[in-house]
Order: sequence, then structure tokens, then C-alpha cells
Amino acid sequence: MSNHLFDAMRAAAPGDAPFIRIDDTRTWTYDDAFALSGRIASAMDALGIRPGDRVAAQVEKSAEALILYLACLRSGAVYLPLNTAYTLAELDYFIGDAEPRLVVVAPAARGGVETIAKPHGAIVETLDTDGSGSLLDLARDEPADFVDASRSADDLAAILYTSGTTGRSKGAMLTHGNLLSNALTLRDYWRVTSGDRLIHALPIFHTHGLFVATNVTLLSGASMFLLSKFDADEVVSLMPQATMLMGVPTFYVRLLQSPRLDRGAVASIRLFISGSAPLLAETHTEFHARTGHAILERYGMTETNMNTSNPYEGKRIAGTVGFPLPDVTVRVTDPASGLELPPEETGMIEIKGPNVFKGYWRMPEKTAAEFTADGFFISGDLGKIDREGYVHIVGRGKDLVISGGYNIYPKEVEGEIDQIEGVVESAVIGVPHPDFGEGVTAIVVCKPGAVLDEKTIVSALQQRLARYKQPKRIIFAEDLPRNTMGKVQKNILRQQYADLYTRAIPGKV
Ligand code: MCA
Ligand code: AMP
Repeated sequence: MSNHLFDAMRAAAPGDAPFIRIDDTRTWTYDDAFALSGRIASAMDALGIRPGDRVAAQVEKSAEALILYLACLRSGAVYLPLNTAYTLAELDYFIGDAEPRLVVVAPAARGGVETIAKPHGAIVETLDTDGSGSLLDLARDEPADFVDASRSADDLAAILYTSGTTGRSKGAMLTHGNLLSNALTLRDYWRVTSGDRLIHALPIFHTHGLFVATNVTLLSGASMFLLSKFDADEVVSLMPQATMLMGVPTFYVRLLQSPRLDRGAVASIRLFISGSAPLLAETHTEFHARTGHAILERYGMTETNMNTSNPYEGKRIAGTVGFPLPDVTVRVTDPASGLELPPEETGMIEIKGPNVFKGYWRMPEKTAAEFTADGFFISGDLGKIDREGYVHIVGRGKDLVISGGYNIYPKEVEGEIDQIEGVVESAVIGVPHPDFGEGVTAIVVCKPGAVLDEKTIVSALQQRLARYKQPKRIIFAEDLPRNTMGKVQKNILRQQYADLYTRAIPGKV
């Protein structure tokens, strides 16, 4: 029996060498982590979890939470990580759609989650950041030598939800083959070895922190400093012990605000990587001037894992996302005709390769609509490939805001605002924000006589939307600009409010 992804992790694991470093006194070796993953897999088996069953987790970051992911791979379950910021209303949709057999949550959330999970037939267990909770109580006396479920490259390893530009969130189905091929490619492209020590300050419910950071570490036998969240001061303090950092652009913007960031602080770091959102050229340049390091920017998506990367050796060019990764084909097409465009011309970025997902969970029509007849995934990103082969992302064909590396779909936020008593309509846009890259901003039109202010709107959204999706600013307007077809002209609004946050004192918005 073979388990496509976990077998490769097992083969790369250096036994009693460190895998997860929590602090000076607490380290999980590979052996420790694999033993606990075996116990959890055994406990899940006793609960009746079978290969192909979904296991959802909405838990804070911890070594045990990462080990739960490994346990799912070993038991053949499909791991479904959920942003800890999601409200119960948001969770209800994911649980109803994915129908997990097991949902793992923080102890304090159990009661609320049970009311939505039970009607869907899901079991709820708990896991706290210190490893306590019912899941590890069940695992404690189980055998560590679990017999891994047989999984082939084509079997599902995980479902990650991405919000839809129209309508409902879609579950992107990632296979064992998708994850293994991409992690091996990145490991080799970025020259990651067992000598590396990664600062892991990303959340573990998205591709970046879960697959890019964790799978690459595991497949190199490297180790990581697992931080519960990003804190610039803590990261600078750890740098002398580390060799790599992976982050979203906000990490680098915040690091540059630290007076402690200098060449001495980064002396042992070999590689700084950025992704998930555009890194401003000025951040790249400032970081280089301060530290001597050219940040390596790469480009990915939940549906495709990583597609392109600036080179390890060779020029890392600010404002580009580098070259297509080995085995990944990237092309730019004319959105109207679908024909491939020559270098330097801007069009739709399309992707093909072993990294590209299997489709959206239970949405065959949506899946078909996002692939071309010859099997390329239509990214929704607009870009060009220059004469030297570097890919540039120049815009988005999809209505999406990326704030601090999190994606926010305006349609979802507008839908919630429009339901508030006294609101006629709204338009949600992203405008430059000094910390988050883009700040979610709502322009709201009220009914005559309605008494609404920013506070009423934000408090009405509190139970409905995760905090990061809520507008940072709400602007009231008489009406929204429309074209002759009646479509709201968001480009005009983006221009009108372009300096809304940059005008303010950075960090005080
Ligand atoms: C927190 N808040 C946010 C965000 N994060 N608001 C907008 N955008 C955000 N990203 C809210 C908080 O709830 C808080 O609200 C207020 O903003 C300020 O919080 P702060 O303490 O400053 O935030 P933080 O906790 O320091 O978090 C900022 C962060 C974090 C470190 C940038 O958002 C983060 O770790 N982002 C990484 C996201 C990521 O991993 N994306 C990868 C997706 P209040 O004060 O009212 O409570 S994978 C992907 O995109 C693809 C596949 C790829 O290519 O990688
Ligand atoms: P997600 O839904 O989290 O998979 O977000 C994927 C989207 O993030 C892509 O389609 C891009 O729009 C954006 N993205 C990821 N990496 C970069 C990058 N380096 N530069 C610009 N945009 C990026």
C-alpha cells in the first residue's frame, strides 16, 4: 500500500532531527510529530473516519494543528482547513457544502459549532493551542504505528474554499499529486535543504502557510519556527537563528518599520520569499537597500498552488513574479478570442501543469467554465510575459480585493450590506492601503431619511462576515457611477478614493 504524499514526507524525514521549534525549550522532532499523527489517525479511525471523508478544522495555529493535517493525509481523509476568523454564519455554509464527518474546533467554540454540524451528521471534537481538548484525549492511548491508507496521486488530499466572484464559495479540490509535485518543485527551485530553518509566521489554513511553507519544509527535512501569528519584533529577534522567511507583502512592509532590521539582523538568512499579493516595487527596493536581500516574489493561487517564481540565482525583478516553474505552462491569451498573445502583450493568464487542481467540489459546471478546451485553467489575473520570460501581473479580470494576503470578494460584502435596513445599494472596492496593500472600502447609498453611520453598518456585519472582510472605511454617497449598460463603474470609485488611506497616518487607519 502506498500513500502518495505522506510516503514522500516519511522518506524525507530525518528521524530525531527537529521539525517544529516552538521556543527554546520545546521542539517537536520528526519522530515525535509522526508518532502523534499516527495516534490521531488511529483515533479518527476509531471514530469511523474513512478514506475520502472530509475532516474540517477551524483551530488556532499550533504544532498539534499541523499534525492533524498529517494525520488526515495518513488516514486518507480530505483535510478542510477553515479561517479562524470565519463567523458561525460563514461556517454553516462550508459544513453544509463539504459535509465533513468530523469538525475540529477550539473548546470554546464547540457548543456553537455543534448546533450547525450535528444536523449535517458531523462529529465535533476539540483542539486547543496547548494541545488539550477532546481530540488528543481520544488519541492519547491509541497506537502510533497507524497503517497509512492507500492513496494515489489522483486522490484528494484537501479542499480549500475560495470565494466566488459570483455567488457561493467554491471548494478547490487538491490531490496528493498536486501537492507533492508542487512542493518538490519549490524545494528544488528555492534550494531548500535539511539545514534550513524557516520562520513560519503565516496562518495554516491557506495554501501559503499550509502547503508552500509546511510541505516544502517536510519534503526537505528542514525545520521551522512556528509562530502563532506574525509579529515584526518577534520575527526580527528570531532571524539570527533562521535561514528563510516566507510572507505576504504586509510582513515586509511591517519589517521595514522596525529600526532593528539591518544587515546584521539578517546575516544568517539565505532567502526572503513573498507572495499571495503584489509586492510593491518600492518595498522590494527599500528592503534591498536596508538588508542587501532581493526578496524573491512568486505567484500562486489556491486552485493551482504555485505557478511562477523569480529565480534563486539570477535577477529577481521587482514588480514581476518571475518565470513559470518547471513543468508548469503559463500563457497569456486574448480574453475575447482566446488566442495566445505574443510577449509584452497583456491578456488573461492561463495555467496548465501537475499543480493545477482537480476541480471545484460538487460544481462540475463551474469547473468546466474555468478551463479552456485544451485544459488550461483561466486564472482571472491579467498579465504579460516579457521578452526575457518574466511574468508580470498587471491587473485582475476578477472583482477581488486582496488585503494583507486575504482575498475578499466584493460581491459577498455588498450582499451583506445591501440587506441592512435603510440601504439602497453599495459598491465595495479595494484602494491602496499602506499596511494591508489594499483596504476594503464600501460606498453606500441610503434610502431618503435613513439614519445610518459607519458604526451601525459595521456592527450589522459583525456576526455575518469575518473581521478582515469588513470595510475599513464606509463612505456614504447619493448614488453610484454607472455606465450606459447600468453597471457600476468601480474604476471611477477606485480613482476617486485612491488616497483615502495613504492620506492618513500609516498604521492609524
Ligand atoms: C487582520 N485584520 C485584517 C487582516 N488581518 N484586516 C484586513 N486584512 C487583513 N489581512 C484585522 C484584524 O482583525 C484587526 O481588526 C485589524 O485588522 C488589525 O489587526 P492586526 O493585529 O494589525 O492584524 P494581524 O493579526 O497582525 O494580521 C495581519 C496579517 C495577517 C499578519 C497581515 O492578516 C496575515 O497573516 N495575513 C496572511 C494571509 C495569508 O496567509 N494569505 C495567503 C493566502 P480589529 O482591530 O478590528 O480587531 S494563500 C494565497 O493567497 C495564494 C495561494 C498564494 O499565492 O499564496
Ligand atoms: P487565492 O484565492 O488565495 O488563491 O489568491 C490567488 C490570487 O492572489 C491570484 O489569483 C492573484 O490575484 C493573487 N496573487 C498571488 N500571488 C501574487 C503575487 N505575487 N502578485 C500579485 N498577485 C498575487
